[in-house]
Amino acid sequence: MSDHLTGFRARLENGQAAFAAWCGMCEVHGLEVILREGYDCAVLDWQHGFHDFQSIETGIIAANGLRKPAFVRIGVGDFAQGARFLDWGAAGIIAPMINSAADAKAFAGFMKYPPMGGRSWGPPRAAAAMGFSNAEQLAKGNEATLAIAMIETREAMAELEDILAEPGIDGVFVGPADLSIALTRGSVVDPLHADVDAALTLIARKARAAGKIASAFCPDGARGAELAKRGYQILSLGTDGSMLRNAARAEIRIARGQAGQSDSGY
Ligand code: 3PY
Ligand code: MG
Repeated sequence: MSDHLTGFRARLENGQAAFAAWCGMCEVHGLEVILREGYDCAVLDWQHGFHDFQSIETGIIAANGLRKPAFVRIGVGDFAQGARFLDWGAAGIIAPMINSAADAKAFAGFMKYPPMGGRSWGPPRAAAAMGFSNAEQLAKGNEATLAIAMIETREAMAELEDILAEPGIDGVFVGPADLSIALTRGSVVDPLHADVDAALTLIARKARAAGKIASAFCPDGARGAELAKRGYQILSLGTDGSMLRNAARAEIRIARGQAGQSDSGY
């Protein structure tokens, strides 16, 4: 397996967190800038980001070129598309709204070669990205690529143990915004809500008991550190959009403040 993927997996196996450059913008240069700041992997957000197929492909190539694994968060139920992204060299797929053991089995079926699943064979880019021959791709491809199920509903919480028990599921990824909406029955969206926090503790415990990876979306570095200490392993630290907004806001405030100017108002 390619050195960067081996290193990434060793990090997870040692129980360390991997901090992800979460990329919703379709401009690959932004992803490169963030990854070069020492992030451990990339997540390209197909579900809610602004990507097209070209930017997903370019993002995977750019991340692998920088020796960082690339994950793609697919749309709800886009399992066939996820399998294509694996063929393009993604190190794993994050699937939203996996709400039942049946959803988990269907997702894993697209991610894993037989006999574990029914992934169709189309490996030229994937094998090269993994550093595998075709024979190694078949023998080791399932282990080398992660199928990660998003937990973000009451239904998913109720079936969590069965979702985690699906052999083709390597881990779970908590979507705290959707989970807050679900747990408060649609009354608030608050990723830091106390009920979400309690669910995060439970999910980490159950994932650990099942020998699977617990991971989560985090809005910033402080939350990333906090969840890393609680056993979470693949963690966003905001998004490319939020980081750009925060940096842009800080600089304009400095400039206006030091120049003694008010906002232009147009
Ligand atoms: C959520 O918080 O619901 C997410 O899906 C994070 O992107
Ligand atoms: Mg979500």
